[in-house]
Amino acid sequence: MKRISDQMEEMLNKQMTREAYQAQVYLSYGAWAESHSFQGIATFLYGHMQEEREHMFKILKYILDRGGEVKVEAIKAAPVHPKDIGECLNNILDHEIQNSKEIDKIVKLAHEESDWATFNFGQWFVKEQIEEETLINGVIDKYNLASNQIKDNHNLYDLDKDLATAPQEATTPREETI
Ligand code: OFO
Repeated sequence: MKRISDQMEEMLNKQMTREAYQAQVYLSYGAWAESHSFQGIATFLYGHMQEEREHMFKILKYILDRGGEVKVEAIKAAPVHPKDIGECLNNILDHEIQNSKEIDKIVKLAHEESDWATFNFGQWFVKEQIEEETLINGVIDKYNLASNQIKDNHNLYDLDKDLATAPQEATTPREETI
């Protein structure tokens, strides 16, 4: 039996495609970074591409679990290549913020419909988006430090090495301990 509304089903399907698009953004930017010999940054971006694909699949499974119909639709093309690492990272943050807003709309609809199952499901994504925005903000801070301090590319080289092994998750405030 279908346990989500038609409107929710449509929103979840659109979000599933949006997560696939997010993966394409990371894939495209990863390829761009690799083509500019930023192998560490590319590894970080490819790693995150995988995370976005997992998000897509998580939504697919949820739609099915709630008796809905999955509609796999066309993914729009990834954006044009950035001009440098700074633009790459800032664009990624913009994409993440936009995605957070879309998740908020799902949670808002779930609340309006008293669909507590989807409300609960949506909370996982709310937390995930906080983590992702924190993660990318942190990388941007490192980039700004690296690019402000030295005029040559030495610090960017260190940043690139650093990101090769950087975690794909950030700690959210509620998980912080002192
Ligand atoms: Fe799917 O987490 Fe980023 O967008």
